[in-house]
Amino acid sequence: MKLIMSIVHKDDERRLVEALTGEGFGATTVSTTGGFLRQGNATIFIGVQDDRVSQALQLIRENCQTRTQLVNPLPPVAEPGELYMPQPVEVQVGGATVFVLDVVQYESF
Ligand code: 2BA
Repeated sequence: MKLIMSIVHKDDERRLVEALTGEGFGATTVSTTGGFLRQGNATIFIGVQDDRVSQALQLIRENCQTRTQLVNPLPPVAEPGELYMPQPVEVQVGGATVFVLDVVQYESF
């Protein structure tokens, strides 16, 4: 058994969970925050038998878009009176960041 941990954009969360549950996958979502952008995203945990991992990954691929977002870099340390004009930079986010972990034991009481 594997645990798929998938970090996705908030706007893709609902569609992905519906697609997963529609195909009989169990899924749990947690609201999370990206360390770089400090913006809300969603982490979806999917416990899955080994022979269904590729199907779950395909659903993630199909339901998560790549987006570009503008970020203001942190200002450099400035001397008093110095003016800092931030230049936003574009970063590409997603479709999804996915970790597939081995499950040592699974119980459901
Ligand atoms: P964030 O940490 O908010 O990162 C958002 C996007 O910013 C990243 O998209 C990447 O394109 C860019 N980025 C991140 N760190 C950067 C840096 N030091 N310099 C320049 N650009 C940087 P994704 O790679 O698609 O990641 C989307 C979200 O997935 C991340 O949001 C984070 O929540 C999670 N994530 C990505 N890699 C991870 C990892 N190795 N471990 C844990 N979570 C991760």
